[in-house]
Amino acid sequence: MKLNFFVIIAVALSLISCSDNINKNNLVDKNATERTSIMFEKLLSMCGKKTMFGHQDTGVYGHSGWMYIEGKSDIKDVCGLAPAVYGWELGHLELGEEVSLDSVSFNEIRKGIQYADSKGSFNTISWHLRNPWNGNSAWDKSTGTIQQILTDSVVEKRFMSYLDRLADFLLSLKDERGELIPVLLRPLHEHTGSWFWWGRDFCTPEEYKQLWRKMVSYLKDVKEVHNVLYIYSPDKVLSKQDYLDRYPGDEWVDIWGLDLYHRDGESKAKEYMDTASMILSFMSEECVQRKKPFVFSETGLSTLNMNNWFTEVLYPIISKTHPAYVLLWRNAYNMPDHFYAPYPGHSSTDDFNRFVQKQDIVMQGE
Ligand code: BMA
Repeated sequence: MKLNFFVIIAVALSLISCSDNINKNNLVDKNATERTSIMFEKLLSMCGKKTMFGHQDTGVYGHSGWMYIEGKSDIKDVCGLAPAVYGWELGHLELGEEVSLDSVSFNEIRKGIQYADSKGSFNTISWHLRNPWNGNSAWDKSTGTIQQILTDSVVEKRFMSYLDRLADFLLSLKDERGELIPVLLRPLHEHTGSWFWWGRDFCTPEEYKQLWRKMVSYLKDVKEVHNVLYIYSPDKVLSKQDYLDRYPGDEWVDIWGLDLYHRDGESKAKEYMDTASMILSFMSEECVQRKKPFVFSETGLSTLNMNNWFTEVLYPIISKTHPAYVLLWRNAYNMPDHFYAPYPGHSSTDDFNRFVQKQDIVMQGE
């Protein structure tokens, strides 16, 4: 009798630690901080049920030209609620500069990340880093940059110095208790297009995968950065096979992402909806199998020239599969025609308010 009791307890304990292990084993970084694995769990629990709303650069500036006002966001000004996910851009951090390629101060970005984190929102980072071979911008179309990084020690060293600066920044993200703030990093994104030096036409699938693995292992094993989840975020793909063509492997990717924009307004709405739904649908199926979260990592309709875009285009797409979050691109402070989210006075604010009130769309603090 007594023996049976202990056997039951032992089995129960091993089951508990088993379920713990399943999730720990699923992270790229086995030494990830506790807060990082909690973020992973939260994202996983959202998938298929609810979608958090996100907006790029939302905490540092907005369409009317405002900058650096703590707690402000065009989204909050329109609906009273801040996004559950804040996006940030680190381009030019690699050069040791104080402001980004969009002229945003890295100190303000750090403060914004700390603020969003203190309110319970998640932070995701994109990085339009310079070409380490020739010094051109991320939009450089030279063929062979990755090959150079992998074979030429001078180029490799420069690339590693870029990663050193990225690591320093990531390790400077601390909350009020001095704990590292977990972030969602989307390196080498939109690589199925050919507009960045890491794009499809400029390297082989194997080179892309090798660079990804080199970068991730350097950050976690050499620089000891343990507050990051890695998102793989291709642009448009034609099929699951195409999505996986340059996939570095489950052990190198925490989260499946998708960057896909709605271009050309109403006339292309159906095409955008069909393509996004097709891709998110296989992402959702695969991610259930692989026990990984999936997200709609970047999207939007430039200048929002459809007043019902949120409830009639975006919502029907995401409510079919519920990626853990959807992130709209930025509302530039210095380019009146470069915005993807509503701002006070914009004609789609009513529609946006209907969208955020839906019970399966999650905002900050919800
Ligand atoms: C692009 C545009 C650019 C910007 C870059 C990085 O999509 O918004 O204006 O410099 O992202 O944020």
